[in-house]
Amino acid sequence: MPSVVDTAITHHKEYFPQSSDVSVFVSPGRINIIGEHIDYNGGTVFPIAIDKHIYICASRNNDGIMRFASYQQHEQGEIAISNIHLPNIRDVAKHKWWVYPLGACALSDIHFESGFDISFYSTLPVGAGMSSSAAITVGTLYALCALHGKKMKNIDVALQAQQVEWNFAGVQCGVMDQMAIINGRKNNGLLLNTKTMEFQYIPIDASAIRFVLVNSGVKHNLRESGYNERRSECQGALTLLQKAGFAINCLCDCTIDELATIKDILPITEYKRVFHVISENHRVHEFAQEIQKYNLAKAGRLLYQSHHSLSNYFEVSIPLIDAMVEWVSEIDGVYGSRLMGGGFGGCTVTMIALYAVEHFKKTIAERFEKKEGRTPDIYECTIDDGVHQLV
Ligand code: GAF
Repeated sequence: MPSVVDTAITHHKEYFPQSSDVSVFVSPGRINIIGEHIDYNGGTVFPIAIDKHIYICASRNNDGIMRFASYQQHEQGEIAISNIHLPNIRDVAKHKWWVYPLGACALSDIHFESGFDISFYSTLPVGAGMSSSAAITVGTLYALCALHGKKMKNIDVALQAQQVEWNFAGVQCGVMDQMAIINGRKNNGLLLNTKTMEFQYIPIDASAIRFVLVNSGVKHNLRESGYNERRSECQGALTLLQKAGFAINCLCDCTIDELATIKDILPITEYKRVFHVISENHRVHEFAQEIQKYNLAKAGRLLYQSHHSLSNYFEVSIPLIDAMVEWVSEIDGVYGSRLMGGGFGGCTVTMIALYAVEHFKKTIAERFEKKEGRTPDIYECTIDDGVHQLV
């Protein structure tokens, strides 16, 4: 059986028959274990890079054109290098998948001396909340830098990829996904302070636990969901607190103890958002401590608490996902579970004892099918390295 890399190269050559010297890069998806909706509030988050990938094949062409093809998306795009800095470049691939690699080319300050044919082959599901858009953007930027011998710090790659989301896709996301994808390390979580951008690796014992995603099948699209609305609610709350005399630069500068005072200052919706943000930030630190002490039951309880807060205070869950979290809580070997990512659909992430994974998958699939009349996609994930070159 051909390897995934061979398959990716074969497809690349089908799209671009003239290509020779194909370089191959691999860019992982990410799971956020805990720390949701706080990466744009200066909070600390705990994501991992996972073993679901986008394989990026790239070869030079002599046509002065950047061409993009995706095996999964069945659509190709291209742009002449001479047009990459046109004022309307943001609209060229609007709402199309290749807005991400296009944005990566357009925002990079690489001087392109030739065109490139770039193809993408993915084992990472799109629209399930595993950050396929960040994987494609970070991966393209990384590949372009490597092919041009350009040294760029990981943090700058992450920030530039975030700008692609902001300016090309219209999503005012934080920087967690990009940082996890570029800095991910096998069998380690990334405890990332999004205010200082400092991080530390926290080992996670792969022989004891797995993270399993169950897809609700409800498509989440950050641009259309309430993501940007939540972000502006948080910004509004921050402004109100600053006006009330809080000497803070971001919501996560507030402590849990200050919540009582904050309650009297903010309107109810803003208070609920802030309650989630501050308590979630606190939970992330607790989780990192418990997981290091192998207190898996305690760590798992924090995941349930995170879900409760996302559902009731940040209000980004949906009834099906609430039900899924409840169903899995009754299954043997499950430590904790919650909605993962931006919300309004997508996956749950469940932390589970390794011995219990097969039973878990069978049980949740049966329960889901009985209720929903369809089979859920279930992804068992291991913790993998960040983006790197393979060939
Ligand atoms: C999405 C965003 F892209 C992240 O930056 C983060 O805010 C997440 O939603 C919610 O925690 O994945």
